Amino acid sequence: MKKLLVVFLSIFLAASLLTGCGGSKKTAEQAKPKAKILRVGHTLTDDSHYGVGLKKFAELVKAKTKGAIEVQVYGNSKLGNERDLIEGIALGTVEMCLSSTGPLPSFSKKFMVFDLPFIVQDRDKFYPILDGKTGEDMLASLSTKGIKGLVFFENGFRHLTNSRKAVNSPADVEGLKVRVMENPVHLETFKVLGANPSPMPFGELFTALQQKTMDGQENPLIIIKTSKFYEVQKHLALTGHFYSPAVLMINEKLFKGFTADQQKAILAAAKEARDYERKFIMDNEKKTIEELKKAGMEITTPNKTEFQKATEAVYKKFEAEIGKDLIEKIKGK
Ligand code: EAX
Repeated sequence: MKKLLVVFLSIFLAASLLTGCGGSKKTAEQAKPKAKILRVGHTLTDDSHYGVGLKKFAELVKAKTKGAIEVQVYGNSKLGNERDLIEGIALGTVEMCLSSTGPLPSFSKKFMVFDLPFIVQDRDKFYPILDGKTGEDMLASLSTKGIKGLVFFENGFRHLTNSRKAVNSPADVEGLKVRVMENPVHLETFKVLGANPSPMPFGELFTALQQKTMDGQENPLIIIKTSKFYEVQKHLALTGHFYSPAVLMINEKLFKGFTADQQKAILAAAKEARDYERKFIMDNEKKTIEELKKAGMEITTPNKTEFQKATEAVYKKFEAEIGKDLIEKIKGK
């Protein structure tokens, strides 16, 4: 017993000596309060538009808060798939995420409006709607779930790829097993086209294509490139059938816990990073098509009007649930 006491006492003494020593030599750097860490999860690679945009966001937050807040970016579904991430933000187990709007209808139905085929065809006309009152109202609708939607980044126009055949018209899509996001409007669109769609998280997609449990998938060009889908998909049809925005989200309670200045800084950084990310996609678009060709993809440019006509029934099915007004607003009418 005595022995034990001696051991404890000497550990205690040594510890106080050590801390005492450190204390007297404390530099200004050590004395600084630790930065608050915001982990932001996403499903894509570091060199994707999400990875590049979030890196910029992290730099801007650091500069604007003078190092008081540190953003750490976790790509490649390391913190979970998009549905888990959004649930995590709502619960407060993850601080932030950047997710395509695809999985958001389970949290706020309004978001289904973006999923209607061909509802967005011109980015430049759409950005002011997304960044203005209509978009702000939609982001605010996430508040009931404890989520603060900061801004809309871009995921992009989605194009169809598959390993079986060239797609030139809607009839070519018939019978293809296509992975879709976990989204009711996307699922219905591919059913209407006569495909055999299945929802699946992004993190499982490459393997499903490689093992041919799925014939095809649809995603923006930059994802087809950075997630290396060209290795397992021969055909790319530039259908641009859906446009997906991506929402940068933060746990609302956490956000409100920051000082007013810090909240402003986070929001300003988010807006700047959004513009940077959108520009990055556009600057690289032509190059990306060339790179996919070089990588061996065969690219077709189907008539969009044919696809638009073939998927019109989807609007009728979801119109009542989404609301005609909102559909018209997103169309810019
Ligand atoms: O948000 O799941 C998808 O296809 C998305 O485009 C991707 O996760 C990026």
